[in-house]
Amino acid sequence: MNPTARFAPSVAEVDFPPAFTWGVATSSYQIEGAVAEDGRTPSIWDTFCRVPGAVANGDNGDVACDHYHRMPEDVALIKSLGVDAYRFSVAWPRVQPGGRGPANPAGLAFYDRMVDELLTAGIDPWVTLYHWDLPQELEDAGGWPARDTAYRFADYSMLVFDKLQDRVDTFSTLNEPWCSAWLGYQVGVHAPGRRDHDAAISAVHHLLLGHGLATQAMRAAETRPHTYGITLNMGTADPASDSAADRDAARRADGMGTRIYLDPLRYGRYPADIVADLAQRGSAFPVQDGDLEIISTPFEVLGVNFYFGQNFAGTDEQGRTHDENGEPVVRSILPDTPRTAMDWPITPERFTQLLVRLHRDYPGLPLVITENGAAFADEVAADGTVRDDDRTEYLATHLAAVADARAQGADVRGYFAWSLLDNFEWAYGYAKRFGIVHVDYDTQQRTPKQSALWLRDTIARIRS
Ligand code: IFM
Repeated sequence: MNPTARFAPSVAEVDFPPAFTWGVATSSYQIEGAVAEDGRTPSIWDTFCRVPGAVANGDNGDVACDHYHRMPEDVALIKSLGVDAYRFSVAWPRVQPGGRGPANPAGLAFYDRMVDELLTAGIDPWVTLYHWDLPQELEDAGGWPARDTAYRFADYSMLVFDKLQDRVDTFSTLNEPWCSAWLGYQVGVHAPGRRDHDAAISAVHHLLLGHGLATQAMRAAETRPHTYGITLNMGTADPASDSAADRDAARRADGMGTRIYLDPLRYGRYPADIVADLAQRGSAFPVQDGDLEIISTPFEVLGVNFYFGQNFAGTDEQGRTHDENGEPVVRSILPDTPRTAMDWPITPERFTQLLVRLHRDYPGLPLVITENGAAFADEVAADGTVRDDDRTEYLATHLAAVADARAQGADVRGYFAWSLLDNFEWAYGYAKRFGIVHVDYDTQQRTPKQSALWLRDTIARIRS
């Protein structure tokens, strides 16, 4: 029996046109390892991993998937999946150690070789310039809450762009600025582990400013047309009930999670309701003259990373509407559905909802799913195979959700599975496996899971 047959019907007939881009995605710190080689200096994640208790099991990215040394083998693996494109990120401290000054030729050479290897294999390289590995020196100088970091990012982006623009068509500036700003500076569960609300609000603005500055600089220097973009992680924020408090909580969650990024990017303004909320607590985006024009520089594609949708309540378990600091309660209530190993609810219908909403509220912006996938506790069978039914089903139902959104008019042009490989899952270390390819961290052996074979067969079937 074909082990993938169970999952075939859900996406066999759906409408994904020939030009639809199929891909897999990774990021530098999560897979590369080689953190002290060829001139790379520490990033905030190298530092954060050394903080006792910050990362599960005391894990770090020192070796990770050893991709830095196994890149050609991994490119061959990508090719075997029959995808069109590979989304990877460039490690800033590899290319520009310390975050300032000239390029490090040895660091740039790695990405130069990878682009050549990918092109030779017929795979389109999609470059992300920043997937969270800020050089530690820049954090020491203030990090993203400091305005100068936006300018440093634009300078660094140009080092990469100058080297690769002749062969790379698609450059994305930032991956998930919400995580950089909110998890890194407000909640403190990501590097650099700070807990300072105003710092997080400043980080949001300077990340967006860095995106705009880099996009302008790259476009001004291009020798041929490119596709520029940014990737946001987004879910859905529905009220837990029709009460005024729950509706207001959902508004706040949506504002802080989605609209404070997309409104300035598309419309050159922060949402008035969130600006008013912030003012109530004496906080504000540190906007200077001209910033919003820079931030709203046109770009060609919005990367969408989707994992799950949420509901929000405006009261805590005791029915209180404000917390001990006097702030309104915004309490996530996860939909009552099966969960992944991250304890994230499985909500494919919310994926459709999100894509249709983006199409409605931000029209004229082509969308590409730059990440979608799930962690599950995989088991390697005695014969060495990994029969990950849960992940395969997750991919099948979420691809069907993309098809539904397309049928409703959403302009979704591509889908990248997260992730090519099991890898370093940030604060969860290596405990959570998102890969469609299993990695044995002792031997570094890669084994495509059933989900990888299913994706390969599905792409082939859709194209046949
Ligand atoms: O592994 C991460 C990735 O780095 C960013 N998006 C979410 C993934 C799963 O948590």
